[in-house]
Amino acid sequence: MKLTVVGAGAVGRLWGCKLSLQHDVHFWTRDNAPSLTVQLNPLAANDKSTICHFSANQPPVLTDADCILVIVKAFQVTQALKDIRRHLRPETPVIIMHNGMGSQDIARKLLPKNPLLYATTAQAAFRPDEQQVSHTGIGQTWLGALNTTGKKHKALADELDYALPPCQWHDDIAYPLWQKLAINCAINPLTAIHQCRNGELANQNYSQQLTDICHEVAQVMTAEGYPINSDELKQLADKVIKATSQNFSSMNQDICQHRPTEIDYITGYLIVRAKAHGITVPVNTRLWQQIKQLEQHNNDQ
Ligand code: KPL
Repeated sequence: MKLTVVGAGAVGRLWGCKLSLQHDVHFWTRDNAPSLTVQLNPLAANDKSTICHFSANQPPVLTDADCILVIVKAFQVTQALKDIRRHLRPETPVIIMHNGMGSQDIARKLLPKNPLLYATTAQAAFRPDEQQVSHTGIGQTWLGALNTTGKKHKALADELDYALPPCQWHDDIAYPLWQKLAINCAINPLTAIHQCRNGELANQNYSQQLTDICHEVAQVMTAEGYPINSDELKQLADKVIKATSQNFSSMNQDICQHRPTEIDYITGYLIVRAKAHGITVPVNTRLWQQIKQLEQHNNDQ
């Protein structure tokens, strides 16, 4: 298959390298460079690193692609889709993968004809420098359709599964998206505010706050049609905290490196949906405000 990966962040590079073992992968990046070289450091420390060379930013290659994977931050989706849409054939499936929720409406509006799919992944990657990407954790990926034509591309889940397992198809992608959003609401703001690794949240000091966050998120998820109780959600968050204990969350890294965060698509999205259902979420609202203040502070410097 001919694939174009839009976005050259850590997760995009990881998928690009893994998919390139079976497919022709081309990158579409913001710097407009004609090529991209990535050194992939595998998960197992004694496995060898591999160097992957990609062509990049060639409009005819984008047009010719059998599938597009848009792997950018949530707030970059609009610009990324605006940049690529004039080069796309209307039948080319487009997979969008980012943390959080809330880009679906704009994706439908900007690409009204293309088969649209969303993916959510718990695969973890980190970029120690400009050229390298380190695979730092294995996790489940879910793929599902956003529109009717997207449903015809179920087989893409097998391709993703082959490249970077485990990946499965989900008939209602909003469910795994909500589950991931719930985990991100619990872990990301706290690790960014307290500048700590995910594992630090297993400390008793954070237990009550995590319980309160999960209680609010469970109410909103239930109102959205995905019933879950607070204890189940807290257990899920605790499991991810343990499994990713050595990682710095993406929001922690964004705040540390003075980059904008995905807070509006994670906690912000929760707050918007809570309001629509008349549910108050004071603990999450306070966390949203704190992250906004940190972003502002970083901007002012
Ligand atoms: O998705 C993540 C993130 O950092 O954004 C978690 C699951 C919290 C892992 O770090």
